[in-house]
Amino acid sequence: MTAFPSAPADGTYYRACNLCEAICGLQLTVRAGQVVDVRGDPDDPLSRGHLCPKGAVIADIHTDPDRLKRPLRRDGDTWTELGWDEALNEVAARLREVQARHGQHSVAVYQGNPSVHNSGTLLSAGGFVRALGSRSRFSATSMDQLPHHFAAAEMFGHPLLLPIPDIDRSDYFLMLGANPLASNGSIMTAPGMASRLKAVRQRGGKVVLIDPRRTESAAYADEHHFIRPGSDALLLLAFLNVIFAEQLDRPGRLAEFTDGLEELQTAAVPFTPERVAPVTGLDAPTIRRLAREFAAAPRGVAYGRIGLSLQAFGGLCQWLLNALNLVTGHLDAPGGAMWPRPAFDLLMRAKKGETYHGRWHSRVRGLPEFDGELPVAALAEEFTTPGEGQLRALVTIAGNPVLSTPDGARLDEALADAELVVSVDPYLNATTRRAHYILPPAVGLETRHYDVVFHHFAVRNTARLSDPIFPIGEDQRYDYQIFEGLRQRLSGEGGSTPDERLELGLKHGPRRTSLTELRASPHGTDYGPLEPCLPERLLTAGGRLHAAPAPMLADLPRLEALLGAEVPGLVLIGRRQLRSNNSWMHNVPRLMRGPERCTLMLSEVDAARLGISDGQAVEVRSRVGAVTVPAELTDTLMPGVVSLPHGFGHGKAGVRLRTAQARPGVSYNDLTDPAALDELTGNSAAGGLPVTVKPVAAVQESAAD
Ligand SMILES: Nc1nc2c(c(=O)[nH]1)N[C@H]1C(S)=C(S)[C@@H](COP(=O)(O)OP(=O)(O)OC[C@H]3O[C@@H](n4cnc5c(=O)[nH]c(N)nc54)[C@H](O)[C@@H]3O)O[C@H]1N2
Ligand SMILES: Nc1nc2c(c(=O)[nH]1)N[C@H]1C(S)=C(S)[C@@H](COP(=O)(O)OP(=O)(O)OC[C@H]3O[C@@H](n4cnc5c(=O)[nH]c(N)nc54)[C@H](O)[C@@H]3O)O[C@H]1N2
Ligand code: SF4
Ligand SMILES: [Mo]
Repeated sequence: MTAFPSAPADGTYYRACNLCEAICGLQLTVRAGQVVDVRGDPDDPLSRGHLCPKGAVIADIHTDPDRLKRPLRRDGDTWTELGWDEALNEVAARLREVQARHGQHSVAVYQGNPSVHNSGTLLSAGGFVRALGSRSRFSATSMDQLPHHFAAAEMFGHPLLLPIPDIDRSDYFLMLGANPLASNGSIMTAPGMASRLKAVRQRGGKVVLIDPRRTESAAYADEHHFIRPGSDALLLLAFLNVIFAEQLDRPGRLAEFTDGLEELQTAAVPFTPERVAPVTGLDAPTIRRLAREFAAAPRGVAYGRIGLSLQAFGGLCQWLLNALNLVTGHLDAPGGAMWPRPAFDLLMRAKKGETYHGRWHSRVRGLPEFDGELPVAALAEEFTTPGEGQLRALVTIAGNPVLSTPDGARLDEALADAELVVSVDPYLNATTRRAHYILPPAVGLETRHYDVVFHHFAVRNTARLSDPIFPIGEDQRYDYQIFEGLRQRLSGEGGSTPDERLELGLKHGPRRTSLTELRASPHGTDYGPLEPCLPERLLTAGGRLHAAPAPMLADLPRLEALLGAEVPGLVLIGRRQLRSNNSWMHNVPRLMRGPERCTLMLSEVDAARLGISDGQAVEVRSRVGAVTVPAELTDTLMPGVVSLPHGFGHGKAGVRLRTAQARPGVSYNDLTDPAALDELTGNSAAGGLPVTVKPVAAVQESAAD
């Protein structure tokens, strides 16, 4: 059945870009049913006209001939299109069959990143997952921001009470392990970071960046310092050490409702700048100076993102960042780290004193759950290790775990042997090629969207509703129809629609608004700057802020051991690129033009030592795998550190992505060791991975000996 949906009328349309956390307002011009122009919406109170190359080509996803619209079933190597009812009936029946044979928890669910960039998915996938009734839940969170949630739960009482830098009023921006000039900001919805960083300096403020690579963002900083990957927790403790030793601490009114300040001070005592300097790579006088400057700044904020989370001490890093802001008076204060108050408040009904950690454990390695999910580093082994409770089936939702999670190659093999794989995804890619059923939802410009999550991360309180521009064909479905269809078949129960849930949340939320009211402001609604909210918003059992949570203190000996540990010869870190979005926008021709981007960056010093020239093919090898990739020599990397972007590796058989297949690249996560974990939180330590690098010719020679 082919349907010809009516095209949108010619005219100008406004909506938020759903591709990254910056949620920029877009102004789209439609002529004859086609998007002919995309600009940043200058009247959006948050993004003020910002646009990046991805937003500019958002319509290319809509028109991508490789995008799937009808369900597919795979029998061996053959894909067959089928009708929605047939597909949903078969999927529900087969999920229940696997559960009947092997137990309820033998079906795993993996949710990927776009689940939070599509409010239809976000507000409906949970109903399906509950109906499935499996505890085997995984997501990209444990390959990403889990340490932020862990620290927030321990210190403030809820995983989502994440402090956000109030950058627009800050005069000292201390940034570690983030590259917003490429990523456009993360757990800091702040579109147009170049202008925002410039503004800090124009106000007479200072921007300091700490990163093993002198990144694109370094051009907007007053100072950039290299740091040895994975040693940030030591640096942060040394900052605290100096601040306490020199009595520069001034937590102010927060002291009245904060516990653990003395324990925090005691914990920092052993970590003097002199002691951590050789391991971090920053010298002691610089560490002292930065600590003093940060403490003295009237309005400063310390911010650290994925470089600090995707490492062995992610949980400690995120705790210590919050603690640093706290003791310097930079928490819950203008220009510091603050909490947004979004119109749809996910914490509205949150209970005080909940436990989020370690209520159950993974079967093979006994890794603890967090907030209902197990570490994704355990996903492959739960499939490949026989025994009671072994995983037999996987449902992926908006994710590409074969490319994005540890030891992706082994997961790929495991999925080839799985009894059932179901993917809710609009593309046939490295992961979904293993699916027995692909259920492709309508996406992007076809969907109604409200940023339920990202208004919680925004540097200003705003709200914006996006209505669909393009109608969908009769043979397409929205994600919520897919999840609702499965839920009804699994449980016999129906639920509310995402619109109904949004309406309810907006009505009872702090702004008492509605879909109609938001729709009346097509550029978005401005509720003003962030406001102090403590202690009222704390969700800890006693309503107090915990400066030195017990699990963090208990993890310090593991960190202390780093001071005496042997330094690996070469370690691998990741990088993001402006014209790319994790694994899934490599199929947009307009973004993939230009030089090869999946390269191994290495410093000229290391290249000379290893006899590697620019552009030469090199083999990168870790404990679990090896990839061959062109080398890119640079003076921007700290010697001893090499960098590879993640999200590539599209060259697998059966992948139907024309553009991505032309330049497949290799997958970082074929190297990522699932045993490398932040043991405190269960997050993957994909960064700081020990590797060896050799020119390929040398590899061939040694193979010939
Ligand atoms: N080595 C290394 N690994 C990493 C990272 C790293 O820095 N280094 N970063 C990690 C991080 S931060 C993240 S978030 C993850 C990302 O990991 P994943 O979320 O697993 O992967 P994505 O590449 O984001 O894949 C998104 C998938 O969603 C589909 N999709 C797009 N829009 C929609 C939609 O509206 N609905 C549905 N149902 N599907 C949709 C796309 O087709 C694609 O298959 O990767 C992690 N992996
Ligand atoms: N263009 C584009 N934008 C994106 C994405 C994308 O793939 N492409 N992905 C989106 C997603 S899912 C996320 S989570 C965000 C992430 O947003 P960011 O956190 O800003 O991501 P990155 O650009 O990877 O920056 C991480 C930085 O950490 C550094 N780093 C690595 N290891 C260490 C370390 O041990 N210590 C320190 N101090 N630094 C370290 C790296 O060199 C890198 O510069 O980006 C989002 N935005
Ligand atoms: S920065 Fe992010 S939200 Fe803004 S246009 Fe680019 S991809 Fe879209
Ligand atoms: Mo992410």
